[in-house]
Amino acid sequence: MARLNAGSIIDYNEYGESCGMKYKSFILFFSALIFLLINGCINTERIQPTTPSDTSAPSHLATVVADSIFSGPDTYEYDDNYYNSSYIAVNGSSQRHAAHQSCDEDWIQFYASAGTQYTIETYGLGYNADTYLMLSYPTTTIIYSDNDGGSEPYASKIVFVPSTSGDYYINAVMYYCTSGEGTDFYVRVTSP
Ligand SMILES: [Ca+2]
Ligand SMILES: [Ca+2]
Repeated sequence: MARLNAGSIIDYNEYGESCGMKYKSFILFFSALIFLLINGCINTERIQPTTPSDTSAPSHLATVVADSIFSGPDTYEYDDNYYNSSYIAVNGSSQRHAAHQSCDEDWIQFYASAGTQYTIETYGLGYNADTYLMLSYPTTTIIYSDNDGGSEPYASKIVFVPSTSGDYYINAVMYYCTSGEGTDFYVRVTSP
């Protein structure tokens, strides 16, 4: 083995490769191996707690949620006055309500522009529903109401053209204050 002289950096063997480099390569190899093992473990720990890819309710549960309107407050409760009213888009989007208690009031608001015609109506009534619609402005002053003018028995419908732009309030109730199962109904607001 050659002596390490002043000025030389390292001692080469006959294959032209230094022992130092072998050790370095060895250390680098195991460092990389340890790194990969640790990284793999960390990744595994991160992957294990992930949530299921599909968190939406199974179809049969969705049906149960939709039908739960029969046995309790609908999803827009508690909307028993104008200042707790839910907002409805003027594009035919429906809201499904029900009377979970006697004389339940369901308040809904929408923005109306002066000179534009709007139609508010109930449809898809449950077997025990008889809706009565009231339209109020600016808050609780009733300007229109209807009992059975809708397109199906006991459904309600109001067609109006406001002279003033602003927020208008719908109050949907059961005509005879019935409540509970079968009092569900849909309401929508459209404008031509
Ligand atoms: Ca309700
Ligand atoms: Ca009615």
